[in-house]
Amino acid sequence: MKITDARVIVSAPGRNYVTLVVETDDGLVGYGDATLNGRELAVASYLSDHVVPLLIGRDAHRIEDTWQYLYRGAYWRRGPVTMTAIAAVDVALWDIKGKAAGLPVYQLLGGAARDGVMVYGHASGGDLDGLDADVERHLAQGYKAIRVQSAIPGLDATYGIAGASPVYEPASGARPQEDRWETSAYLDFAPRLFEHVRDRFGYGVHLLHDMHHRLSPIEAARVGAALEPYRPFWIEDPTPAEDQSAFRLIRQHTTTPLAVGEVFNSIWDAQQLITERLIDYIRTSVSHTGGITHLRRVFSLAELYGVRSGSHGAGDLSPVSLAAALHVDLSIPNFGIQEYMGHLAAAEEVFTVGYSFRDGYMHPGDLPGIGVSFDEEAAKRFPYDPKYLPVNRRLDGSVHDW
Ligand code: GCO
Ligand code: MG
Repeated sequence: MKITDARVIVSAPGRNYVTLVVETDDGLVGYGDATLNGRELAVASYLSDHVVPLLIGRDAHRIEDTWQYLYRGAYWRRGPVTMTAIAAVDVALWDIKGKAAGLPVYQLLGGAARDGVMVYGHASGGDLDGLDADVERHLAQGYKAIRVQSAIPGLDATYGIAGASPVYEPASGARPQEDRWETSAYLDFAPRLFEHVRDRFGYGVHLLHDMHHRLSPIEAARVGAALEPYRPFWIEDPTPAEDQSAFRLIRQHTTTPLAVGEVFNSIWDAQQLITERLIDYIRTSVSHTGGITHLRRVFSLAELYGVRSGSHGAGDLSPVSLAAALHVDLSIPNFGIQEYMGHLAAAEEVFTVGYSFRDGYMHPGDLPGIGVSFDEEAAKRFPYDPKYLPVNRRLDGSVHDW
C-alpha cells in the first residue's frame, strides 16, 4: 500500500491546529496532529518542505521503518519541532493501518488492558470560591480526578485559570503577553488551596495540581511535604525538568507523587527520571514525543521501573492526538491517568470523534483506525490565527520559567 499524497492543513477552529493528511493508493486516509502551541508554522514547514516529499511512494504499512527513517535518517534528531512532525506521520500511519485492518488502533496494540481510561479534568477559579464551583461542576459530570488551580493572591495573572472560557487557553495575542510571578506568593498559598478543597469535598476524589516548572528544587520539596496531609494524586512539573537530577533532592524530602514530561520530546529526556525512579508519572504526549511508536517505548521503559503514564491532554493537542493517546492508554499495562480538557465547540465543526466520556472514564471507540475524521472544507472556514504562549517575568523584571 503506497502513500500517494500528504498535505498539511493549519486551521483555527477555536484555536490553532496543524493537521497532517496522508492518502494511499488503496483510497485510505490517515490523520496526524502536528500542533506545537505558538510554533505551529515551524512544524507545518518541517512537514511540507522536508517530510511530505519523502513520504510519497513509501509503503504506508512500514510504520517502524518510516519512524527510523525520519529520526535516525535525518541525522538531526530530537527537539519539539522534529518530534512533533514525526509524531504526525506516525499517528497518520497507525490510523491507516487500523483502517486497512478494519480494527481500532488499540486492538493492533494488543487489545484493551482495561475497560476505560480514567481522565482528570481542569477545575480553576479566580479565587477559592470560584474553584469550588468548578470542582462541583466536574463532580456533577462524573469526574473521579480533578486538577485544582486558583489565582494566587498578590499576583495579577496565574497559569492554569480558565476564566470565562469553557476550555483553558494560555495562548493569546500576536505577541506573547507578559505575566508576572513571585514564588513567595505561591509557597504558602498551595497548602491553603488543598486544605480548602479537602475540607469542602473530602478525600473521595483524586486531586491533581500543576506547578508549571516554576519552583526551585528546594521550594518544590517544601511544598510537596506541606501537601502530604491532603494526599494529592500528583504534583506536576514542580521544576524545569531538563535538570533531571534535581528530582533527587525533591524525592529526599517528600512522598507526594511527582509527574513530569509534557515538554519532553523523547525517551532520552526522561531516561534518568525513570531509571532512578525519581518520578511516579511520565506525562509525555503522543503528539510531542514522536507518535504512538515512540510513546509506547517511553511507557515500556517506565513500566520496568514502576512509573505510570499520565499523558498531557491540553486543548492545544487536537482531537486526533487525544484519540491516539486513548488507544495507547487503553492498551498498556502501566497506565496511570489521562488529562482531558476537551475542545471548544468550533473544533467539532472540523473534527468528528469516535471517543466518549462517561462517569470519569473515556474510551477511544471502535471505529477502524484512530477514530477521528477531519473535514478539510470546514477547516478552511477557520484560518490560522497567530497566538503565543505568555512570557513570564519576576517582579524585578527578570525572565522566569513560564
Ligand atoms: C497542562 C499544561 C498546559 C500547557 C499548555 C501549553 O498541564 O495541561 O501545563 O495547559 O500550559 O499545553 O501549550
Ligand atoms: Mg502542565
